[in-house]
Amino acid sequence: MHKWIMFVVFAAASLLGVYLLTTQLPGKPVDEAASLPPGVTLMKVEASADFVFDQKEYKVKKGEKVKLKLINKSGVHGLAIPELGIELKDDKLEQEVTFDKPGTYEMHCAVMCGVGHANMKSVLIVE
Ligand SMILES: [Cu+2]
Repeated sequence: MHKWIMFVVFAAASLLGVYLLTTQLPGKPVDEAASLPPGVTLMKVEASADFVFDQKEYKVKKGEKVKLKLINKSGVHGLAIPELGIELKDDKLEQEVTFDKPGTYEMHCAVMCGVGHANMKSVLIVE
């Protein structure tokens, strides 16, 4: 007799289910580079427990605005580029920098992280 009511209730429940499924799904991972202000490039430096940065050389272009970011994949490290007065460590692991002088700059770990600390070096090349 009240079949149509059952149908309406069922349809409403289904719609609600679909609605919840589509809205409650976890969001996509945020693309960090996309959240940067225009004109700023992201330069990620990853430090790991083997006392190395993920690259031997990092390259940036002269005049480029760069968000320098240190990621400690394991261990606690820092990043220093003494000639440019840059030091990232502790709570401060990122900084926006504009490199105006071409050259090759030594970068090294800024936190005494263990036996390999002294060899934890890479270079930054400003082209
Ligand atoms: Cu270190």
